[in-house]
Amino acid sequence: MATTKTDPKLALTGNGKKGKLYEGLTRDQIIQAYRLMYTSRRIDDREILLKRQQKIFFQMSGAGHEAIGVAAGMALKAGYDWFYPYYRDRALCLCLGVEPYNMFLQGVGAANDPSSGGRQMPSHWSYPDLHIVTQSSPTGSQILQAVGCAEGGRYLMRHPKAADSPSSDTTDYRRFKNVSFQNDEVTYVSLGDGTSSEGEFWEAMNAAALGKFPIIFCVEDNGYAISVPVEVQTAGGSISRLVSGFPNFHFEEVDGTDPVASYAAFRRAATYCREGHGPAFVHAHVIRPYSHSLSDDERLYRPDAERERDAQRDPVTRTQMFLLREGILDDKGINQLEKEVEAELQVAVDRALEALPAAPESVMNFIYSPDVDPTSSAFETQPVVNETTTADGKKPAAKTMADLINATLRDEMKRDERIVIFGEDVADCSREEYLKHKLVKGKGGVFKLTFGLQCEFGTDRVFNSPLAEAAIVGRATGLATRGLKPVVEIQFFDYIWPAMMQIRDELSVIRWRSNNSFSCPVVIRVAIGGYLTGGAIYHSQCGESIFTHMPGLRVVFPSNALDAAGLLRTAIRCDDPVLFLEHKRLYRESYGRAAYPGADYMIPFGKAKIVHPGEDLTVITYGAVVPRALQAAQKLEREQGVSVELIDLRCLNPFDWETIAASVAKTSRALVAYEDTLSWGYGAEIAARIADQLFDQLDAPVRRVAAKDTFVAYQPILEDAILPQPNDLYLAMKDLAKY
Ligand SMILES: Cc1ncc(C[n+]2csc(CCOP(=O)(O)OP(=O)(O)O)c2C)c(N)n1
Ligand SMILES: [Mg+2]
Repeated sequence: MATTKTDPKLALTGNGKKGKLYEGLTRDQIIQAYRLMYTSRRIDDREILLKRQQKIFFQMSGAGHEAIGVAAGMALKAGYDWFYPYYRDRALCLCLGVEPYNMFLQGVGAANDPSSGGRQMPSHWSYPDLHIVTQSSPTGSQILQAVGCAEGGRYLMRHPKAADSPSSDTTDYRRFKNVSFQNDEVTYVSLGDGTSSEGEFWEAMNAAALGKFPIIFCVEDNGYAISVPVEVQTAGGSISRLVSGFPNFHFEEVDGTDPVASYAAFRRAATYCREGHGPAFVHAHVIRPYSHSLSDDERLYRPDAERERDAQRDPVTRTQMFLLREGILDDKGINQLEKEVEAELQVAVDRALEALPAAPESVMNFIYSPDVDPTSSAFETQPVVNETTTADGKKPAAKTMADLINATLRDEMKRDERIVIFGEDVADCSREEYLKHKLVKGKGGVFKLTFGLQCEFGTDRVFNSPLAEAAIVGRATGLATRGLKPVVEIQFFDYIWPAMMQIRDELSVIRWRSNNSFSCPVVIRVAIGGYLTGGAIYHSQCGESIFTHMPGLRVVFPSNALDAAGLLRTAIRCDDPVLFLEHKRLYRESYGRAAYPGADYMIPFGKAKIVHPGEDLTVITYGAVVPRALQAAQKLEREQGVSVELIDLRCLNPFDWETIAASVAKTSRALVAYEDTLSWGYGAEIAARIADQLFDQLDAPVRRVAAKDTFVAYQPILEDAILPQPNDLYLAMKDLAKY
């Protein structure tokens, strides 16, 4: 697509006739645009004053970005289109309908701040009724989510029935999601010039181009990222030039200090998206008349002359001059308008300063869904095994963990049209014609866990993503924000790290930071773990404690087929984000196979299983260490008569403290065993809790068995030496029993 450049001189030229339109905007609309721009600037000035008076605690200005913001707001529709703005988008938010009072409430950290209830800094916008989605501080982490949001709207357009909710089911997240969509909706996402250096930006551009999603990327290029100028940030100094090769896009490059030209650019971009041609890219040249933030002094790296040059393009004064030149308002009219704004802001500030701060008792609210409790007994259902399935009268075949995960995904997809599955290689075959003509059988995941799902449910619902883990989780987060249920796969735990920003700073915290206004209950299935004989450093990692360390994220780690089925169903039906860890070594083990337990079998989160009851010693473990610990316990019992109580935690966050405490009260000895490296591992927390809360009941120190504090090596002899083996567990149990 061609780039359209608008000459600002042309856009801002008119003959002052009443009834004249400026790129479709009436004179009244231009007055309104000026009022919003002026309001935005004056809110910044007020906040700066309030910060200096220590009445608010942070300030981030939108100064210089007012014209492009108002233009975007006027070209798009609040509560209809979707918005992922960044911190400079104050004028956009005002234009969409955010009250100045609400902006000041965020500044003072008020309990009734509608965007976060005192949890987020000011200029971190979140207003669900206007479809302004909760924003965070990492530069660019909103972009992939915006792609997911646009993708979600498109999916709902093609699957309108998916928006329906079941009328009553306390174990179904859909009851608590208000899903809406418009066939020609557009998603807006903005970022600064510096942020276009983030990898996630490029992943998002690629995904949007591939899917032809209706999304407008707006780069607000003020020439600086804090103190780093654009020519150091962006090769060649122009982001427009760098992105110009992306197919399916409509491109605009515009003087973002000119509200009329910017409006025209946005109108063209929006029309392109609404008509379904694909995404659009608006590169807006703006200025930053104030320093980066109140903590920055730009005089340290920008000489006066450069700052004065910028000031010539100040969008507020430029628009004021335009109003005068066009005879739209005279001096008196402008004075009157500005006086009205000042009076309105004075009232808003006074009211906000009286607002009550958020209450300390509220800090634990909304980490998880207040509506669906996956630990409750509602999620405890019994397996329904059809004993008569085989013709020869034999018991139904025992299924592997891989079989039952596949079956659970299939059952849930049948039941819930909101489920979409994507990730690397998860589809049967991206080139559908090969499947149609039966030229190939299909892959369905490197471990075949999703085999057959694309064939059964279609490419809309099960598809391969580009090889980009942040994009997998970020897009899923955007989809889930729209009420859909992405069940995505990270091919190997070892490669989850590119998605870390999305998981830690977005997925796990969206509900909390928006004070329950938004949620994103994604399920991330991850193949984890070693004992593979040759898996080496990059196909053997554990590291679950890094994720259990994140409030807001449920972490599940089953050790057998039946638990995997029951827990995966709970993960899918619940209303929280879940990291579902599947041990590769257990996928097809003969240990822990089970008959298909039916399409409604669920296990509540946070309920451990006593794998082997005992009296003398408690062993707490999970995952692939369970069968190894069982082997060790049975040997110890046989050889030494020591009776071990073996607990499989199954779910790591939340975890079943009651079962641990009851067992240790009985045995007075505790050993925590896990596959990850020993130090700072998951078992460290369990051991600390036991030492702290069960001290009086212990007859021995709390011990741990885990991997050595190194990496998993390729050579099997080394792997054996590094990972905890049945014999290590046996010796530790024996030693502790004797203590
Ligand atoms: C991932 C990440 N890295 C660093 C920062 C610190 N930081 C905040 S804003 C900023 C510069 C952003 O520049 P740009 O994208 O051009 O936006 P502008 O502030 O100029 O509008 C930096 C480095 C951050 N918030 N997030
Ligand atoms: Mg910048």
